Amino acid sequence: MFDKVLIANRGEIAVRVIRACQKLGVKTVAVYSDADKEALHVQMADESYHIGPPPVAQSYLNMEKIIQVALESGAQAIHPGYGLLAENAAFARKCQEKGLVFIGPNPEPIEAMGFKVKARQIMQAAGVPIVPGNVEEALDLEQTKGFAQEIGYPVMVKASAGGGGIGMQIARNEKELEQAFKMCETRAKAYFGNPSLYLERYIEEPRHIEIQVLADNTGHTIYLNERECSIQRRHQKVIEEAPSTFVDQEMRQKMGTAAVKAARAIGYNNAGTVEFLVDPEKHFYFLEMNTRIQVEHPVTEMTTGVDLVEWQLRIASGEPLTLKQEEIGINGHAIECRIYAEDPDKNFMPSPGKITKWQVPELEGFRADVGVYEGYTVSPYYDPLLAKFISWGKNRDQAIDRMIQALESTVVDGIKTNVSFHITALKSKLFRGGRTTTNFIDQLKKEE
Ligand code: MV4
Repeated sequence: MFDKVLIANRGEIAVRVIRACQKLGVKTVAVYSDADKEALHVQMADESYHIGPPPVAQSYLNMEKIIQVALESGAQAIHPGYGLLAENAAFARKCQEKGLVFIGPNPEPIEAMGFKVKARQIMQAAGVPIVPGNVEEALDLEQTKGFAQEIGYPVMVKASAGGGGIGMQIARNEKELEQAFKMCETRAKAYFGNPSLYLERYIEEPRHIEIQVLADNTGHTIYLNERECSIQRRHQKVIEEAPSTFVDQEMRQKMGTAAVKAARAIGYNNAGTVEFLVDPEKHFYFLEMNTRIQVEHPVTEMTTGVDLVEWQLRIASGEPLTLKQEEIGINGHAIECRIYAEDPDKNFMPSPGKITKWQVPELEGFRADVGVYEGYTVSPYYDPLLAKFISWGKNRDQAIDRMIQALESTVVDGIKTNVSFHITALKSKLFRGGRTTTNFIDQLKKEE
């Protein structure tokens, strides 16, 4: 195992990684911007180093500076968390060149998944189901029209270099396709520096269900079941759970096997997630692979008993993955609510400011992964995720009841949070009934 690890992140995930290091007796190095001098991850780490001004481009994304701090502090490895430098193949490669271990996959599998059309080609060749559409690069408008005729409307235009919902448009006929094509091309150029587009058949009322995988450096790969992540606002996940009410044992095994195939096809190592779109008839289609630890990883930890961040560290340090597929079961049910500093009365706008009261309960079957404390000032520079509440129950009803109890006994003053939204969502018939589709938030408004 490593002696010392640098955590190139902030907030709750930096705290989560520090805890995993502490459990393994690994010393920790935090980095921070001018806006994060008082941050929790800085207080918790054994050492901390200032790396620049608040904007991430000059601090948490400054690869050279972070590598310099790692080398000078004597850290042997860097954990990127999620976002920021996670899924950055260039950074993973720079670490390698400097003799540092990037705690995540090798640069090649990161690159293979970064370009969506390429990823679709690889998955198709590996026998992983993909959404019907094209796998060739850079269609022009005329080719796209012809292709839409072939696969049939409605279709979705997506950016080849994109992901996460940016620059995607539905087209229900040729006229809409012309507009969608132009709009997506402009956005793809602006956001990803690459105008290349591709086409998929539009899946109506899909669910977003993803499979967690773990792979060691020798290629031993397992799946750790699914997470249901369909409840999203503006392509941001809000509530996640495991297992999914929509997945039975047979489907779980099919999706899990497909996810392992996907990981093997790109020579994947470390923790990763294969995202699928699932249609109302339970057909599932590969969407993308996230080559990082994800925000919602705790619901998998709570239902499998596997510490995913600990395994990230173990695998990166060269240990074999000693878990076998047959050992991975499902114990009960877990739900995660993302607690954001945002104002439900103002269209969920970010609500930075000083937290004058932070009272989160300790309850049986309840875990809070927290990145803040009472007296801390939430900065406008970063993602407003304050904490994640994770409830566990022997069944789904108990997990819901425990989450409601935790949310109702939480008190946060000084800033607005979305706690009240979560209470409404979890108390709804829609959620209790397991009708957690991608239309959940719209349907919730109708139920009220
Ligand atoms: C789709 C789709 C329907 N058909 N692709 C949104 C995020 C990005 N990762 C993919 N997304 C979608 N892709 C096809 N061919 C619908 C969505 C989608 C969605 C997916 C999962 C969860 C929430 C969503 C909200 C809007 C659209």
